[in-house]
Amino acid sequence: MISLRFALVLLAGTFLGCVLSHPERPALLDPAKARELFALAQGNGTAKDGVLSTAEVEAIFANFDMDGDSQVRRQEFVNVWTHKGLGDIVSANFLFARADTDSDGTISASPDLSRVFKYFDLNGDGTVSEMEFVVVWSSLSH
Ligand SMILES: [Ca+2]
Ligand SMILES: [Ca+2]
Ligand SMILES: [Ca+2]
Repeated sequence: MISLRFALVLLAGTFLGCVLSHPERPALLDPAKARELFALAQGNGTAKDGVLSTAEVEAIFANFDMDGDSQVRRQEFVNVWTHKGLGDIVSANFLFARADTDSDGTISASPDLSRVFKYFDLNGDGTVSEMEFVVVWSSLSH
């Protein structure tokens, strides 16, 4: 019993230590926010089957590509992100930098979107499940 209590105290202390050592962690990366975004992405998709396909992700990409040139510039991303009420400018810029994997100033289908998709598809089965989305999303700040 004593060892169990000790383990619990240790666990709580570790958890608290993690929280306190990451005071800058944006609320954007909370698992709750991740589940909310995943549900939204599912709502946009053609099949609400609990997973995101490449086609669904491409449809989301098209939503952000306001001028239809197959590139999402930073300004487009920030505008759509904030106008849809998904988050603030700071979180938009943070995500843009993560999604623009080759840092050329735009998010493009290749290489950025396919890289991002593979990054989220942890088990490599060609779709992104809610669990995969939440796990990867929550780890984006690391
Ligand atoms: Ca564009
Ligand atoms: Ca890019
Ligand atoms: Ca998967």
